[in-house]
Amino acid sequence: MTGVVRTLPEVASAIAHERAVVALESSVLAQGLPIPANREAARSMSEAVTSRGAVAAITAVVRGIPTAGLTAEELERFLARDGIVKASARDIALAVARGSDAATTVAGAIALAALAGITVLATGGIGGVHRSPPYDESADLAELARTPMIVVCSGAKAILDLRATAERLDTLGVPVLGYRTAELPAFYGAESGIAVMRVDDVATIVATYRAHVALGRRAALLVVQPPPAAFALPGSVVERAVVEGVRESTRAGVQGAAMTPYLLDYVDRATSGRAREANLALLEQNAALAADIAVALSAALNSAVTSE
Ligand code: PSU
Ligand code: MN
Repeated sequence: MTGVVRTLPEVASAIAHERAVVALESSVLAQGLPIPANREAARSMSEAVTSRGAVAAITAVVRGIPTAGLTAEELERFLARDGIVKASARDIALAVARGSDAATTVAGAIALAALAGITVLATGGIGGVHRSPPYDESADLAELARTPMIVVCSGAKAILDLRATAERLDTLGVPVLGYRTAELPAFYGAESGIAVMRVDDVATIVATYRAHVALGRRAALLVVQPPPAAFALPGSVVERAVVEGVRESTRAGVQGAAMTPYLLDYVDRATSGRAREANLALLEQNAALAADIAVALSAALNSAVTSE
């Protein structure tokens, strides 16, 4: 245990010695991706993290226990997607009270990771401001604004209003660093036309985060990178699918927590699975960058301790 969050021994030991740990969310596995793509994502992300010398910790509520690091058996239950509720940060307490299995969104995952003492998280895309009235806004944004953590992603999902989402991040004081890009990625593709601050190396990300924390900033630092070029989809293809999906969601009366999974599934089907391929590729790439950052951060912290 690390306080209220249960951790596996390997995760607990890494946290205690300030060794590299990368937290992963579980909503992308239990709600965002279908079977068997969700298994592929869990495997490729975990491998990308461990092969770079960091420890992977999938966050979730497991039969009522807030957790960072799932056992193989628990992971199987989440991959089966059966009876797993979706939990943003505010939903965790009810899942604890009820003893439920709950998969954490980015908001839920950073809440648990922060409690456990983990500072880096990788995901596909954060939630944000939706495109149609009532402009449903993901709790990811508010939680990012109050949780010191490095979050690596490919921006916000293209099913969202990216400009409105970028404006909210700006207002909330969440710094956004583009890793080798000066543009906020559009999740399935590289281009959004929205400017971000560009950095070209992991050392600058680590130095920025350490300065951010030293300055008493409480928000997350968002690090964004586009999907691997071989998997990126043209903006027009994604746009057509999203516009249709939003129209269909309104017709079907989809609302609240069901909205994001509905639209992701719609876009996957409308692009004959190419969106899902891009999603898998960027999840793996983000896990790899998060691991490199976690390793560099751990080295910086440990050398700071030795030189004191
Ligand atoms: N990105 C994906 N698939 C997903 C999600 C993001 O490619 O399933 C999930 C993340 O867990 C994110 C959540 O935090 O969707 C946002 O949901 P909502 O808009 O209901 O807050
Ligand atoms: Mn919502």
